[in-house]
Amino acid sequence: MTTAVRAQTIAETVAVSPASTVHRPSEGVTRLTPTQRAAYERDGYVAVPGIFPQAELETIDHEIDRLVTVPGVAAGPKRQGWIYDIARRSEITRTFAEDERLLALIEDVVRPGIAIHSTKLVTKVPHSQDICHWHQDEAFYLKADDPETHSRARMSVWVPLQEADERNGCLWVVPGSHRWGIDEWTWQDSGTCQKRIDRHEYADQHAVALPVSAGSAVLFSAWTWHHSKNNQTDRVRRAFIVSYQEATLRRGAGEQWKVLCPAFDAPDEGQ
Ligand SMILES: O=C(O)CCC(=O)C(=O)O
Repeated sequence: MTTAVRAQTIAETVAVSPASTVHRPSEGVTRLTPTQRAAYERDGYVAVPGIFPQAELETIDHEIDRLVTVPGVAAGPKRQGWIYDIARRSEITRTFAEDERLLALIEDVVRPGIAIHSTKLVTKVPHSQDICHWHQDEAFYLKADDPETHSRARMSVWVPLQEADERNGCLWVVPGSHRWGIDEWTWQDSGTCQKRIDRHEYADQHAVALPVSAGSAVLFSAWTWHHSKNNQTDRVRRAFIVSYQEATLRRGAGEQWKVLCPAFDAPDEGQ
């Protein structure tokens, strides 16, 4: 797929002149609707179906099949099928993280400007017993003593490459939890997402499952409580996750910081 998105080097970054960022989004590239945006603000997440067609998902899936065989790319044995820093592993994965369709969806909530904080592939292999504990990404991303990591807008886009449902480990969230600050957490030795929120039982009682079709985009704030359960099925579940933040921060706790041009950053005609 070709995309009109032009990635910039850090040196170009935020100081780039407005004229040089103006470009037209491709046909079919859309922002959040007012209803979706209101849901994101209210609940801390929104699921948008139908962003990537099956053929493109297959291309990514095949690329991941290849990447996991490359020495040093796959994460360790406790993270079977995971790939950290996936967008920097190949041209196909980089293009995915910078895709204009994703940038268009987030540019009203990640501003001013969009940067990639980090990227990863999270896999649940068939019959994996691993659960991802209730957590907030911000507990991993924020360095409390470093103001340069303090984001107002940091969030993730979670794209399942296969249908994700309650049986193969879809996401679960607690609506509204993005407004509750950083909760107390306790490190867990088992499972993944190991900074487990101490109020995890409360989370279970108020959780909403997010079953979504392949190629959907689930947007959620870095403050939103979320987790996923084990995979009870014969089906693999892969999710390509890109965490974005406003481009005015020099960097977050991630080492993968990169500024992108938003899809719709053109001034209105006639102004
Ligand atoms: O994809 C999943 O199962 C959850 C992943 C997640 O929440 C994370 O890695 O922060």
